[in-house]
Amino acid sequence: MTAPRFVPFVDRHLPVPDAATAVAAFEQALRRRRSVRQFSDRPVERSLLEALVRCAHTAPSGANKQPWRFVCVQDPAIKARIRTAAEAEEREFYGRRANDEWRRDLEPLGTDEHKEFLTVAPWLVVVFQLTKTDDGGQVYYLKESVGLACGMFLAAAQLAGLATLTHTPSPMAFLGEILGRPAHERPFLLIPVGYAADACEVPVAAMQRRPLSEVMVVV
Ligand code: IYR
Repeated sequence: MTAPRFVPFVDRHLPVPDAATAVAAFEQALRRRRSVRQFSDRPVERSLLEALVRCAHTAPSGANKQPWRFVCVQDPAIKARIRTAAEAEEREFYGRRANDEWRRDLEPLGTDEHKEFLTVAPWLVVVFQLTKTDDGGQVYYLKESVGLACGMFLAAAQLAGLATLTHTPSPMAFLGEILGRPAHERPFLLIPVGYAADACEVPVAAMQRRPLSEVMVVV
């Protein structure tokens, strides 16, 4: 056993003169985030993608295992393979797998099996959860950890003026195969990143948020 080492938490001295204003500005930015399905092919610099991944990589994780991998795809040939495979799964989903309630729930969003954004967006960020560390060690609270990292990624993209989509083709095993990922990496989320197309439209139904009184309970 090695004794835990500690250092002073210097950030506690950081003054936030107007916390409410700072948070309100952040909220306004987050409120403008939409799930975008029509992307422009306008390029996004690799360095900006790296900044987003660095933000995601600040997330807390079980025992600080950082059980995530962000595979950032820009190669058009790989994007095309991903699109072909995703559309095959989605055809199956919309044609057969989805039950009636699921279909009804998706209707207002206007989604279907066509996933043009997978070849148009300049980047497809495929997030993998590591079921083991790279040296075979255990990981903890895997979904929680990777979910938190993805949330931070989306928030960072929003602050950068970038459009994203949290896409979950299901099943997603094809992503590991196409990207040649090792067996201990399991696909978690596919996030197209870029700029919204000029003519991009977003569904009204996804704009509504339930009132705070329904989602926050103070006791
Ligand atoms: N994965 C499918 C279906 C889908 C499911 C949910 I839940 C959504 O919020 C949106 C879509 C697709 O991407 O079309």
